Amino acid sequence: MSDIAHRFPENPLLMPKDLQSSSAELQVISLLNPGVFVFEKKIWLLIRVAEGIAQKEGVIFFPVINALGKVEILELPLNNPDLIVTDARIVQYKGLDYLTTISHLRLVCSEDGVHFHEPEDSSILMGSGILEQFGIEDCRVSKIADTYYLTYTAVSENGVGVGLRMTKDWKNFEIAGMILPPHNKDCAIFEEKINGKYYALHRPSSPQVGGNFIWLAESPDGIHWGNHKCIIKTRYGLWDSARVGAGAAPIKTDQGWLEIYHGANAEHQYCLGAFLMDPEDPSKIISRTIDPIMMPQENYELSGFFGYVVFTNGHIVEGDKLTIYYGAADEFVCGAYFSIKEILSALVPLNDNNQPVSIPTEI
Ligand code: MAN
Repeated sequence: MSDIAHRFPENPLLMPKDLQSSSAELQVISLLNPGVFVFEKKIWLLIRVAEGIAQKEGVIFFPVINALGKVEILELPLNNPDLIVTDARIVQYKGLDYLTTISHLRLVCSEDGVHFHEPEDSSILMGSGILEQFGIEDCRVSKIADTYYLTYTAVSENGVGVGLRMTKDWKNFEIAGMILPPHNKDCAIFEEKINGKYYALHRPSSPQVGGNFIWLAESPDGIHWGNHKCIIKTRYGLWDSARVGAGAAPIKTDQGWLEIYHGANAEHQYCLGAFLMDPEDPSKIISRTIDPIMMPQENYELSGFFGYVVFTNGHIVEGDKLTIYYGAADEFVCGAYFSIKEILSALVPLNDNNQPVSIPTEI
């Protein structure tokens, strides 16, 4: 099966060897899931840089940030009966979860949207404090008036939540702290207020009753969020049966707010889909794609740190052209473009129960 994405022939645009590690003891394992924005007439990616430790036989090393803000390396023998390492991303030890890598956010820029470089004086965003001990990940960048809102995943032994920092100049950052507590990630703030209120998509998880669904929240100030509503659920038997999560800020179209989202099945295979929200009340879902608009198919998407993954949380819109930057196989940064019209025509209308409206057959 093919999809409707037009991948850049230059993919992967960035791979781990393209950036230096943040310290001598760490090595860059993956570059992935960039937030995207335009600043001073250039295209910028705020990339998640996942770093780890060179492994030795029979031992597992994993990094954490300690109370002093320094990276500390933890070490355990692989034959330890209390250790579970069945997923490349996670270490479970004595009932506690750790990550095999620790992520920070790094800026690269480009004039043509294809060739990116890291300016010498650019800021590096590291996790800070006990809620970001295992790093910060997958940042969405939303520009409202002259302020960039950075919503990212903050990971620590306390859980996975959404952190917010704000900047106007990409040099000075205001830290708003954790705006949505665990378990929550994939938060994208709308780039315009609707009827005087800020809106955001986010993805809490409810492990026993409920699931990994996309929710909508409102805010008077872009920092304090309430009136949460569950708007998009996983679909049994489809490619997005296990979890769904928002991509970047919704795109304003003449038909409503268009959102590109990721969905995964129980085998952790990640594809992209789309849904459309009512222009005046984004809690009303007008339509949703049934098949993925993009699914892993190139080698760099099928194999890497964690294969069979396409994941986006950043894009640029120019008329009908939507350019997404995406993480492939949790290891590489790639680019692809879509026609917004083509995505809109792949959407299937939903009824009030969020079920596809059946198309009447002609008699
Ligand atoms: C999941 C994956 C990882 C990520 C952790 C914490 O396991 O998305 O890539 O590091 O969650 O966010």
